[in-house]
Amino acid sequence: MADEKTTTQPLVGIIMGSQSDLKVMDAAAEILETLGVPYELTIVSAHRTPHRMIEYAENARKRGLKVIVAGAGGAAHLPGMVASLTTLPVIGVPVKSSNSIDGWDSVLSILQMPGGIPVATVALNGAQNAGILAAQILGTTNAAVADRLEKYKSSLKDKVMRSVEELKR
Ligand code: RP5
Repeated sequence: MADEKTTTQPLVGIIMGSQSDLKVMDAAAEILETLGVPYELTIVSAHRTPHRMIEYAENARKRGLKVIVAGAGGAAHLPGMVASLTTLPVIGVPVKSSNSIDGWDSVLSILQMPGGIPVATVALNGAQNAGILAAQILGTTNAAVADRLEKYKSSLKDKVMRSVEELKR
């Protein structure tokens, strides 16, 4: 698709229902950059551009994507509908949109998938974890990504241990 922001041969497709989701979904892109995972990022609305959604989902695997991270808010049908159209793993990010009923609309729309069509749902606004999970899926067959994930996780441990030292009294 011509308007996608691409890096070299994207392996993760980050999609979202609206530009208003970008402030949340950027966290998935940022962590993938940190982990050296090529990604693409674009807007695909299940309700406003349904044909674009079908085209995106049906062509994603052929285009070389390995994982899709899909964020949406409200009646958040994008992750589930994309999952129904591809065999790629789909990670759903419930976005708390401005007219949301505390985010429960987004969470439940993405979480409660019928049997046979799984979506790996992260926490409300949990785009960073979606990016990490996408990298972990890739890391099962990509040693370089797995190594970077180990360093990242080790940095989390180091941060906690620094706090432990600082708080010693
Ligand atoms: C959903 O509706 C989008 O994912 C977004 O979270 C929400 C509101 O969209 P806008 O009205 O801000 O475009 O489709």
